Amino acid sequence: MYTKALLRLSGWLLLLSSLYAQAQNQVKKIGKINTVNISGQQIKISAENAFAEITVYSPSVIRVRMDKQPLAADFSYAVIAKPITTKLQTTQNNSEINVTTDSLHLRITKDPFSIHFLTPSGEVINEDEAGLTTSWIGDEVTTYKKMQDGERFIGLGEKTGNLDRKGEAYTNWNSDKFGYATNTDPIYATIPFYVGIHHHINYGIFFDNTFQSDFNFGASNNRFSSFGARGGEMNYYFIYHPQMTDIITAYTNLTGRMPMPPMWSLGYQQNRYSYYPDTEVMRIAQTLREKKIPADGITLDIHYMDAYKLFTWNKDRFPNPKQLSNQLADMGFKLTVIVDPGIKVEEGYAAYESGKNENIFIKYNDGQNYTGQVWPGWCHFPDFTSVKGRDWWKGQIKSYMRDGVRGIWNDMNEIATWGQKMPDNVIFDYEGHPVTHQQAHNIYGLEMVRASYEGAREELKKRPFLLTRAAYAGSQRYSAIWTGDNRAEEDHMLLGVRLMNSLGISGMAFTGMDIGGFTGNPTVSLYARWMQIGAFIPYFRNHTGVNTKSSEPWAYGEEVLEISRNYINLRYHLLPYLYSTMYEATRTGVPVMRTLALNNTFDPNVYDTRYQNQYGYGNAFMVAPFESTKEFGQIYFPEGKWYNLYTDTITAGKQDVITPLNMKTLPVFVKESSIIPMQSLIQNTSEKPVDTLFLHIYHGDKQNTFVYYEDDGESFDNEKGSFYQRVITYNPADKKIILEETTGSYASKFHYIKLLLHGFGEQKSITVNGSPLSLQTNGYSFLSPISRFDPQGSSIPAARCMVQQATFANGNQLINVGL
Ligand code: NBV
Repeated sequence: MYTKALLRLSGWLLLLSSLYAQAQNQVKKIGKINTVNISGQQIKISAENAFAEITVYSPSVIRVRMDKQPLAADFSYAVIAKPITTKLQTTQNNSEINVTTDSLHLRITKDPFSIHFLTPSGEVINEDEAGLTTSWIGDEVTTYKKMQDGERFIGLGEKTGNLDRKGEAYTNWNSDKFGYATNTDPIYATIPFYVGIHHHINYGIFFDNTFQSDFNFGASNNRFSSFGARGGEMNYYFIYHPQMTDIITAYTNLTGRMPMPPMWSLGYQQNRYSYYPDTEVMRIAQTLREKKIPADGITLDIHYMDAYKLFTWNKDRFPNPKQLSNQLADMGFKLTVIVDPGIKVEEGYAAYESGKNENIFIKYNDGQNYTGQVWPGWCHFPDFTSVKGRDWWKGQIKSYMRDGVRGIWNDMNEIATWGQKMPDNVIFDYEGHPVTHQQAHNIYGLEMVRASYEGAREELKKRPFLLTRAAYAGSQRYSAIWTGDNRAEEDHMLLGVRLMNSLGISGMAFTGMDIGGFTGNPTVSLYARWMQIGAFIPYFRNHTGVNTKSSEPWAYGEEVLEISRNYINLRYHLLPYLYSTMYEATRTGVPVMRTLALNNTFDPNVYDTRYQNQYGYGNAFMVAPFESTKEFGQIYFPEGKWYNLYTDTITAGKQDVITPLNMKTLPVFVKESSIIPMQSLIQNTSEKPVDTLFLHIYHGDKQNTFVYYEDDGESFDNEKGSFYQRVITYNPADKKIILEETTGSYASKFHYIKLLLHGFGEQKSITVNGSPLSLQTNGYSFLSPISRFDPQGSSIPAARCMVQQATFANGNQLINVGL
């Protein structure tokens, strides 16, 4: 009888498990809507197979949540914004719910439950694929959107491949990919935000789900684009604006923006894996100064540690870190150190002992600390998803600050455990609501840089510099990102540009790549080209791997030294422009590196693979990077008029031009009507430039405005109003330049502004702040890439409180505007 019962039980179990297996294998559709509950800006829905909540976040942002079970408490590591009160109209009948805001129209059909986003005039922006809508396979949830005719997709953060992602599929699972190929996916970061473009309409979708997620933009199908995840809710934010820049502003309103970085982090950074001992670090610093290569940062890679044990110094190599950082500081260098999350399991090692005692490591589900292998050997890993874990880490990070370190470089935070997959039954606190590795993996890097940033900031009381390899949406609030272990190959240099352009439209404005390539050795010409491009990216750091040849600017011969110096010099001249552009990113989220798709969204040429690497560096410059092996480059000039940076020759837009290339010059163009503030040459950012700001203005037909921004470059006083901001407008129709009154309480380091007018040869006069000036000759010729910039521009004395005009011997227009 006992055996019979057992047999019956095992029969039931078998049946149950086969039913479960079947359910796992079936596609469960969301079905039709049963009940609707509308309350203010929120609609709660119960459907045949799921529950949903739709929230109007703002006139142009709609949030959609769906789950098979009643929705859990709302929580996000990425989103920091709450819905704002929005004027709307909601109506409902038997078959539809309609919501209208000033910016868009949301139509929800009831059978099946399907979502349609329309413009106020009724054009489809984006809609669920009628037959597929949203469904589950086991715990995996996916939303399918109808593929619109000619639809393109850009963004999704740090993703390899082309600018236009149509026809491709991608996975988000932060992964350590040493020497990745130009089509490897995934790599280090997860930013599940993309922009769709069709019929002169563009929109953004941010899928806020931290599980492994998959995006399909018409890969192996011609019916839909989709996004889904291996677990958790369907939870996405739909954003509509006519201009892509506004979509990015809305996205970064949700996930946050970068704070103003320390000025020194925008200077040139010298790096390798690894500079040691301290005397070698000093030799590098001294050589940079001797060779008059401006630089602001030196970075220490893992060899500064004792046997790779975090929060230790190798006493033979670095007997006195504080003294070293002081010596470097005296020479105008700031020190950045690398940190990895793995804490070596070793009795007596202080960080291990204190981490163990404070119980801050991630654990298996039976409570035992998880142990994985990295540099130091077997390690435990702090739980950055708990307040306790972050507080412990902050305390440790502070010790670096006391040693004079100013930058924290967060590496291996995917988590990387020698390229192995970490077990899924490791548990993370997740702010007191424990979850498995499956849910926490993709945000580990984000929470690590949060803890590093907060620790460094608390101790320094000044802006620290943070760099991370792994990221999730929102990491921009704490850290810059670099694109990991690239290869010293031509196509990798160009891939790096695309990765950064894509990160830019995905909210990460402060980006870098290993200039010169991490694995392998670049050719002489590749090194030179990479250094030139480096001068036109936000984070300019030269880095190379452990067994490669030296990669300092002097390691590739005299000619390359000269080229590198010229472009680093140009970088320093342009710091006022870059700093103001960074400021713009802190206010609007609009990045420094701008794929041409950002401002020329509906021009099909910008997606052409021949031109897809071209990008804007801020609003004024267009950079056209090419492999260093090419003798000619085909450049596409979008709408407008473009000046050659070096010769001022003008090319009309909406055409492509085949241009001869040479090793000395990176093709860079300036958009008509641009306003570019520059300064005299300095060797590092703690040095004062001469007290004249050089304001280059390029003649054009379009009105343009530039917001010039300055602050002390290091403190948080800017948050309390200590900044200097001036709106500068060039109005060609009225032939006016207007330098508005400044705002903010900070006194500029410049006492004079000189206007340098380009291309004004035909124009007879201009009015500057109401004073008419007559102009006489041809435009000004900009920097020559192989000559040095003359900081004074001419011998004309800068006069206070007056406007002067002068003509250069070579015909340049130069006007001194006293302040
Ligand atoms: O710390 C050493 C390297 C570092 O130089 C590199 O930039 C990181 O991406 N790090 C990876 C560890 C592994 C190198 C094989």
